[in-house]
Amino acid sequence: MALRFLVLVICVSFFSCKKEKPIVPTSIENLVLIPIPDQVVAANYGFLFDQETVVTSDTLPEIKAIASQFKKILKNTAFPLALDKEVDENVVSFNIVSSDSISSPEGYVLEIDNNRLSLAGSTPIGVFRGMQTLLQVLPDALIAGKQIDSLVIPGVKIVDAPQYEYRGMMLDVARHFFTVNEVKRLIDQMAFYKLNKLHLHLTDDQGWRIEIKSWPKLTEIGGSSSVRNERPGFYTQEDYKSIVAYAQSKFITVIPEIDMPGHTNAALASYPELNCNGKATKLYKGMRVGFSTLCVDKDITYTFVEDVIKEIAAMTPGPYIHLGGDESHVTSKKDYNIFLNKVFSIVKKYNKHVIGWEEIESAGVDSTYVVQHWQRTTTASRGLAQGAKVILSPAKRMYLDMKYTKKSPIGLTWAGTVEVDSAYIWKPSQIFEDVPPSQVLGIESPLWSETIKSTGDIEYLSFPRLIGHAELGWSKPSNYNWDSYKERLIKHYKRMDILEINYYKSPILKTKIKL
Ligand code: TNX
Repeated sequence: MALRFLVLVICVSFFSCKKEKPIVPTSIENLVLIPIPDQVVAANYGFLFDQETVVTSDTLPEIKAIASQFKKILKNTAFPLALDKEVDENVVSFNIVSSDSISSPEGYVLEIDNNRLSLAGSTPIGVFRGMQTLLQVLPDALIAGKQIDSLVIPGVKIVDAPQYEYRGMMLDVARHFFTVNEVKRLIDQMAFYKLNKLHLHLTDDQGWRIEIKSWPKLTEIGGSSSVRNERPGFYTQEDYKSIVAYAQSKFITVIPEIDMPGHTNAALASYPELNCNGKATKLYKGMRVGFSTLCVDKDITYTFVEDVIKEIAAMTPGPYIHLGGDESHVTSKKDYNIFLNKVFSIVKKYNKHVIGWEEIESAGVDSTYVVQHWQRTTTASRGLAQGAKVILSPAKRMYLDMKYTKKSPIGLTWAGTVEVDSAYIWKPSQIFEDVPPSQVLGIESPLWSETIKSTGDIEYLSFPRLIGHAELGWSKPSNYNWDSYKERLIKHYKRMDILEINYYKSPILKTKIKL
């Protein structure tokens, strides 16, 4: 009798129950996470993929898209990964939870243990940001598209949220033009490091890069020049919209900059009537700045600015338009302030907020304005004193166009050289110490393009400094740590190699760590 009972028990468990999943102890020692998450706690056992592993997802289309992206990454594995079953064991799940449990819209919780791999946010943005962490947790071989038969993901619980709401990069497409695909490639790379704002410097003395239908010569003429005439060009409105939409799909907001009243030679060369003397200027292919200005006294100037802002605002889902306002050295202070006040009203009329380089504070700003600090803390401080918010781009730390060392093949040096360590070892909160944290929107790494003309050049100057800035923008200041960052960065070289990023290998990062 006892024997028959035992056989029955064995049969039942053999046929109707799933096989017990082996329990695999793992360690998080080799995890390379940049930006460093807020909390990372090891779990005892890792998640083992097998034939029965199932992927489930919230029904929101954005979350489903993330679940399918994950399935795609695992396409070279031996695991079938059925989608959308209601199960809670041996499952990879992508979920939306209430904002009571994850309060930051960009925050997420990633939990990996023996039973499940689960990623949750209170918004699709949070889940998307968490997905970037999950990508870093996945083995390099998988990202490299290698065939994989056995896959164990280390057990860990990560609870994370950003420090600053504004984490940006600026690309100057005016000095040298970059194509839609080149910009999209940069957007992909920004997304990996949880950056969320792409500021495009669309116009300058050397070129006008965005089609304005009511003023077609801006691009016909003004789009035909560039520094040394090496890379002219412009975006049609369709091109531009496709960049904006692509960025949006990665929860990145595009911030368009139309620089004025200075840095306007390309416009002044396209339309004689914008000049005080009624004569068009010559197209410009040099690098010197500060010699041009729109004619502040003419009505046509404001018709022009309004037409431009109207068309730009119509293509801008985000709340901001950047008016530049820097280095208007040939506009008198009085004219500069009169001009900007008129333009501020135009921007408001189209329901957008103004961002400008720190100089715009002289025109009078308030809490609805954002000044972008780049050179003089005293100037930006005057904006802050008026209640404006600030974006930090201190040139000595954040200008990606500064050379790493005097020997760097490309880049400028007017703000000094910026090695990988000096790009990282500083605290954004210390630049304006007496200002309430709520006035500091965040940080942005500008890449001016006087000396760069290819994707390879963009990447060489941006990587890895941009990744360090991404950590300063996302991570808690208590987690900033050069030694930890340096070690992670060296290990992260492999990932950048797989992603074919043309990064600068700094000699200061040479250590004994074996890759
Ligand atoms: C200063 S930063 C500029 C740009 C140049 C850059 C070169 C700023 C607001 N203006 O016009 O391209 O230096 O580093």
